[in-house]
Amino acid sequence: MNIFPENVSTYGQDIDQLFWLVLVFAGTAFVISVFILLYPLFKNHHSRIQRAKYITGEGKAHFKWVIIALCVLTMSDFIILFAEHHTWEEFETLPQQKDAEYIVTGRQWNWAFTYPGLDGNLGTADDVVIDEPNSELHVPLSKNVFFQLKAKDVLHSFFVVNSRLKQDCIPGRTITRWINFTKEGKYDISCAEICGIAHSQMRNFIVVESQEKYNTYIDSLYKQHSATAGGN
Ligand SMILES: [Cu+2]
Repeated sequence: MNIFPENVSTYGQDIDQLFWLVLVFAGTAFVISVFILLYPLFKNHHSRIQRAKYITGEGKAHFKWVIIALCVLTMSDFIILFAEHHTWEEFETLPQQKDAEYIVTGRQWNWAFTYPGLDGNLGTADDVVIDEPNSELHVPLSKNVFFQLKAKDVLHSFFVVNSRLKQDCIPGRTITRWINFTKEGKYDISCAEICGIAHSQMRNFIVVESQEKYNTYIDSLYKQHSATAGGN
């Protein structure tokens, strides 16, 4: 069963599987807890038995259930920790091969995208910045694409739901994350941190396209940019 938006990143499926694993453990714990809570209420209805006794839970007979519950929950935690290790490492470790890099800056209320310009380096004079509502960030397909995530004013959260990447952007810090997209298309970039009155308007797009189409787009973007810069 897949209730999530389509996954288009190399690590997305592993993250989805983790969701189900955590849900099975947390769901089972929830159902058992609710049962333990509600069953005595119905069973020991006042019309059927005498008044309830006050129990401190310190006696051996009762305390053993505290220990059993503690052991089961701790074991579940370790199983989840063990299962998530591989996915977490894959997600957290930046690949050695970096094919493209951009700066993505959250501000009230838009995502601004910085392309490295013709010299291929970010943070130089020829960087191209696009800071317009609903704008698109173009990236190549099947490449390791890096994002330097920043925030200009308050906390934002860079969320590309189709890739399963969600990362807080914190003023004063640069956090680098990566995605390798497996399918061409136009996907939503939203902000997953309530960041002010127009938070819901922070909707931009990421356009994943073949290397050929991407090169054509970048060429025209840089030409357009140098023409504008030359005209000033
Ligand atoms: Cu925001």
